[in-house]
Amino acid sequence: MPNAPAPSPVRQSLTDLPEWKALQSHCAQTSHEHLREMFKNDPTRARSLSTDGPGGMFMDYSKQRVTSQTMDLLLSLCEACGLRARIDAMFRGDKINVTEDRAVLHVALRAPRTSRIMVDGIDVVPEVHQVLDRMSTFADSIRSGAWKGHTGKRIRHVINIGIGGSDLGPAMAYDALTAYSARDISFRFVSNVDATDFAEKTRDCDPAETLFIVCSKTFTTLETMTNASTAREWTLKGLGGDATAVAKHFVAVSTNAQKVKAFGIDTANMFGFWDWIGGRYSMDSAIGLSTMVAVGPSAFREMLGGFHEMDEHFRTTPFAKNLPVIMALVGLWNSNFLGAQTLAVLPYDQYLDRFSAYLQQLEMESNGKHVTLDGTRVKWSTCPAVWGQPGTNGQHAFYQMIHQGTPLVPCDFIAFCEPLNPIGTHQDLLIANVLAQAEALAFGKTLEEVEAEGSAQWLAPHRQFDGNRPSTMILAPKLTPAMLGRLIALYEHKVFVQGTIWGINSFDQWGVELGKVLAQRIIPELSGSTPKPAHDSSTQQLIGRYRAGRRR
Ligand code: G6Q
Repeated sequence: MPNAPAPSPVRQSLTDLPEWKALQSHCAQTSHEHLREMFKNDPTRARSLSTDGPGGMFMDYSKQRVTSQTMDLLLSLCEACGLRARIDAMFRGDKINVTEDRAVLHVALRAPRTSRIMVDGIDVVPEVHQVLDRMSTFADSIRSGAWKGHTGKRIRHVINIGIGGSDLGPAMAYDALTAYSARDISFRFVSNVDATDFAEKTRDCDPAETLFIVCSKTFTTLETMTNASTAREWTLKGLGGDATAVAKHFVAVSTNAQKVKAFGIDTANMFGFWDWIGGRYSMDSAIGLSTMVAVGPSAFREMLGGFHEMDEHFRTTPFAKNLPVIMALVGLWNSNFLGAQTLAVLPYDQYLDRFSAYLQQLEMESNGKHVTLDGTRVKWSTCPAVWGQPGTNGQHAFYQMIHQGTPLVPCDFIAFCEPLNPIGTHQDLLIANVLAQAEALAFGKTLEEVEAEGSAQWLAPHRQFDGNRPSTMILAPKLTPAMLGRLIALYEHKVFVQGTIWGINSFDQWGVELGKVLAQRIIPELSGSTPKPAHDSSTQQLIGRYRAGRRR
């Protein structure tokens, strides 16, 4: 358990800051304004409320319910919250994760070989590149077929076993970069402790051709260790029980060499990382080994290059033109001043199928907090619920609520100009849809317009759209490995900026602990052999029902 952190310079409570109060009165004066008027009154609006970022990434936030004045006030707020100093502290390797007494250095994972980043007096950049080099050699040997399984066959299936930060990033990145992946190897991801996950993912695999990458920072996580043991049994059963087979069919990614060894994986087959990388910020560390095997070392390094470009953009660009900062401020405006409680992330690219699931962890585990860094309870709302689906599927499902429902649902739309599968007119249809959705949300359709179309008066209210529903459009040239890196770093830094303003620790996750501890207590109580459990009457009743269902 870390010692209590040295008290940080006392910061006035967020809502007492004059900059916050200025935003409140600005909101009271302007929040009735409709995007229709805002666009009519300012012909330069689209230009002034949009920004270019690295790699041709373009962000248009003119359909957010902000004006240049709103942005100026928000920028003053982030200055007042010490954003500049926090960014410098993170990039310098200060232990800003105070509740775990750790530096927060995912930016070091994509730093070029020539940079120097110190943690506890040690330059971590050479270690990062050493691991990347080992990963590259390994990935090449799997991709070329030089690495042979126990019976001499080449590897045809790579199965990542991990959960949370050791699963969501690699699973998302594999989907996102499928177009760049080796097509003669299948990639699968087993995370759930529900045996169905393992059974279904291995159903058509030959153990002689299957490699498991066991990803776990701690190498103690219940789900991962259970799945890894099952995988070992499955492999040994399929290969005649010879324990030496493990060396050819299992590699580990972890910070815990001792546990890896105890599990039976040779530490020669282990790829390390460090405690200054949080699980949800680790997909570009060795946790991304499956991604590297899938797309190859050079595409993986291109992805790291994209991350680094966004890191540099974030570190050096004035806040008024800084993509992560703008995105964070707009989100904060929506949540803390306009009262939005959710954020829909809607990528118009099928390869980003799992992007919102990945962001759910990045945003909600980072900023779903109820106390500030000094332990006082926040008096403002923190992270909104993040959700989404790739377009156009969502349009035929939940968009109804975004257009005409009662909650305010701000949206991030993500689209790319160049398709990865240029077939017929698909891409034009896809892009026409994303542009139309943002337009419809912003401007809606008035009752007069509906009636002018000849709609019966009784039907008109059903067909009317209020509009004034905020969205941001991120438009980029093409989904490449580098663009994926830029996109993820954009959200990582956005989360950091919001966490800084809310005054919370975005890098711990104590909220996941209690359920884990209680599960450990319940596990033995589910089998009939233990004494009667003592819980609340509901939990006790459910345990009883379960035992009866299993005839225990
Ligand atoms: C992420 C969290 C969490 C973690 C998983 C898996 O930031 O720390 O999601 O990644 O609990 O942990 P292990 O990698 O230690 O198995």
